[in-house]
Amino acid sequence: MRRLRTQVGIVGAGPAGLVLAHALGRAGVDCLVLERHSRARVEARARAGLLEERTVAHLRRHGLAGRLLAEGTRHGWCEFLCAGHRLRMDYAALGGAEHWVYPQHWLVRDLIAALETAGRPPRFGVPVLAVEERRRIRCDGLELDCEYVIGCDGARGVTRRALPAGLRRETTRRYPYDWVAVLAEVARPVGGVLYALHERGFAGMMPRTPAIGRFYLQCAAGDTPADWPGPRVRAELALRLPLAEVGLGALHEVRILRMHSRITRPFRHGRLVLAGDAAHVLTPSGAKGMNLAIADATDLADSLLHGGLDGYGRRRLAAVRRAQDFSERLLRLLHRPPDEALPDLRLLTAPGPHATAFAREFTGTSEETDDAQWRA
Ligand code: RFL
Repeated sequence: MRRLRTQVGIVGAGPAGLVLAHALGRAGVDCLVLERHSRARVEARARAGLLEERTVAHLRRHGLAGRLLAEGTRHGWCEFLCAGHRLRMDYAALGGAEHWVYPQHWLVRDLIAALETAGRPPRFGVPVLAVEERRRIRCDGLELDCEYVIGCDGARGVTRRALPAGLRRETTRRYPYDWVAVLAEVARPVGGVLYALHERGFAGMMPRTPAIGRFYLQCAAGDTPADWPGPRVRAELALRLPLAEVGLGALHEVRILRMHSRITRPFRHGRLVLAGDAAHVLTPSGAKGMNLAIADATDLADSLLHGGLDGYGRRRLAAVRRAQDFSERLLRLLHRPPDEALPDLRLLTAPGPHATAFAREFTGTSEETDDAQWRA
């Protein structure tokens, strides 16, 4: 058994763990990232793609936004397709901000490269088996003693189980449907976020790269990929979305997202701290997961470097609850029968207090929930 020591042991090389490692390492803190998968696998995982302005500001502050600023695109509108109507909302103009579009796995690649350049690459292919006494990370053949253990190991990680059973509280919500998540080639880039309310179920179309789009289809809870062969996916997308606008090409990935959310508390117990999806899993409806993960990491880095960890859990839980509340209301709206939802969508997309509240929540420019909440 090899034994190593570090000041901060970080489990997981996703956006949360990588941003944290970079911010701490730059400030001279000794830290080590342990990741269970290979580098190739981590760098190929296409997931999120919408970054809020404040997330980009965090990345910029830590010198991590170079390629994103050069190659990312920006957009500031979304459209609701409902009962034969197209209701456009220019949320950037309505008091929000633009989103940056930059695929998560490109960002992960940039973050790993930055750590490598700094001489502190993550260790790949090292699954963490357990965290003991909140300060020892145990792997096969390796023990890492740490002053702090930071669990950034995502929705299926092990670190949250190191919270004492009597203390750990989990709030979970399972939705009565799932989503088919598709990555596919497009002949013309998806220009903005499109939400389609359809009698066959919700469908969504989101930008990723000029040549790739992200598509979502509501399906029955418990469906498996075998229920959604390529021809069925294509047929269903064509029924629910205006595909001619983008020219759908080859499907690259079809997977089922189990639609659920989970918040695990406390985010911190002594020197064990959780960040990102390890602490909170939201549905992708509001595009909040990666943004929250990066905000957790930067708050945590600032706390460890300057003020101490008091307040980290309180601040982040408040932010997570706001994001969850937004995602939840949006999800409810998107799964209503189109005829029933149309009046509320008209209200939401007409300039006024509802539209402004939505715009600010969607883009993270409102720290407090606005008084004039939009209805769903
Ligand atoms: P990650 O990215 O899941 O990284 C966790 C890392 O921990 C590793 N790991 C372990 N390593 C060592 N030992 C163990 N025992 C380990 N267990 C796990 C994992 O291999 C992994 O590398 O978590 P992080 O850093 O908290 O980042 C969270 C985001 O990845 C997540 O919130 C988003 O991807 C969610 N999400 C979206 N978020 C958005 O902000 N906007 C979006 O549009 C959006 N779309 C999505 C999404 C997530 C999706 N999936 C598949 C979950 C679309 C999809 C399809």
